[in-house]
Amino acid sequence: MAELELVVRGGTVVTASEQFRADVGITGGRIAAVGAGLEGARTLEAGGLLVMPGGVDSHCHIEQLQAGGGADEETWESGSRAALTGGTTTVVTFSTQFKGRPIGPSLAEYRRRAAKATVDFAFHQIVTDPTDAVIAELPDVVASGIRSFKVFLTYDPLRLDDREFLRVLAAARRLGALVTVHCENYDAIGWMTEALLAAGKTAPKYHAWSRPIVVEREATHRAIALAELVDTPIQVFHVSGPEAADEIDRARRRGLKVWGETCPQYLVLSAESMDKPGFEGAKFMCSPAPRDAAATAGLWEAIRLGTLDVVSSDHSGWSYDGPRGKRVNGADASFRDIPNGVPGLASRLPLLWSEGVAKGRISPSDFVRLTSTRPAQIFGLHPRKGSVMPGADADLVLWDPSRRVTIANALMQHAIDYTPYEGMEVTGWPVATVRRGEVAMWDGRVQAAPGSGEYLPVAPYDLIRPRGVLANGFDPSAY
Ligand code: DUC
Ligand code: ZN
Ligand code: ZN
Repeated sequence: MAELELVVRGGTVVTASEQFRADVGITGGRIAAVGAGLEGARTLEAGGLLVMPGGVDSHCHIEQLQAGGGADEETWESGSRAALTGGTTTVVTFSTQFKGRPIGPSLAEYRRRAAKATVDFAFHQIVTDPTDAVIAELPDVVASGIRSFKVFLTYDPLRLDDREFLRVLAAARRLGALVTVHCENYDAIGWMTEALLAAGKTAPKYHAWSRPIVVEREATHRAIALAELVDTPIQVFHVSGPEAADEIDRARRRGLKVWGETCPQYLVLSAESMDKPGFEGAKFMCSPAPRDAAATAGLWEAIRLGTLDVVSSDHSGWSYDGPRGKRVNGADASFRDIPNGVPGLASRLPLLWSEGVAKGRISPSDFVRLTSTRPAQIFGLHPRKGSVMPGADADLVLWDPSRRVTIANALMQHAIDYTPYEGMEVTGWPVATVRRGEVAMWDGRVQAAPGSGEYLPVAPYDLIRPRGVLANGFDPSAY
């Protein structure tokens, strides 16, 4: 074998199925060998550390374009830095289509901005307006390497009604794409919000009252039923409690291709987090809303059973005080007028390790599966991403499983001016992040060259092939 360029020596490799002592040899940005006694031109000592595949964050919002112009406050530069800080080497972010407008120019602009990335990246395509013209653009979108569409069942002006959702599901079936879904009932939330505001209940904590889990459970059930009708695989985004997870579990028992994702905010925060004096609760507002201890316990059970097999960040690029941040409509805005979302690119892995592995709820291999291997598989990036094996990209996180760190916003290295986890002590922390063979982060110092991230076009893959089960054998997506 030609001399290895870099050897990560003396660590314990953790994959989604096993854990063993081995060196990892790297050449040309790829893993060339995994075994004992490897020698190379350079060595990275990993004694006492775990060597895991770099994190794959399959749901995060970075420099996402906004309908009124401009973009999220989190740029590709700062978002990449935060991801690498937290041990993540690949992100899947969102190209947007705006109502009344085509996909093409917006996607081109998004690609232009993403050229500054230092993490590798793929895109989901948001569809908000599935007119004939927009549907006609989707073959080109897919040909350009985007094989997942994102739809919202709530939020003005993004949400689709059921018939529009069916059109997107049908297009995905025809084109060999997956559909990811934000499941909450639009009308129920709107109606509850009006009633709460009329009752003078405007504080951030009423955000959770406006969208209790029943609205998520209903929309999850409906999304699954409509996906079954069309025979299109879907992933349900950000499941916040066991009632919604149960809908996914039932679907999977019936053999449907439905996957479920949750996020650290649903494992760590609760509706109570939003009940802080003044406006402080806005820092914890995201949708669906964090619930309570029983819901968190139910989510861990759903993770244990495999019903939820991805933990993404749903990192949202809005700060507290910034120009588009939580206070954009004033420091006394009602919950209806406060931007939703929490940052989490850098804290995703430490929070899941600390709450999951360190507390004995999941194993190190479960951690790898949830944060890297499974998202890479579901979104067609595996085995290039999400695995430590010869031929895969040399994307690694070197992990100290017992380092204790108190989370502070400065450690997150994002552009956002707060973290909802400020002051929380975690056990387990990334020491180094290797991206395609380059040490991109070492002990909190990010050193990847601007623009060194690569776009990951997704080719057809088997996992998302429709099952071929249709009511009466009639395929409505063909018409
Ligand atoms: N919910 C979303 O659906 N997206 C971003 C932020 C949030 O809270
Ligand atoms: Zn969402
Ligand atoms: Zn999101």
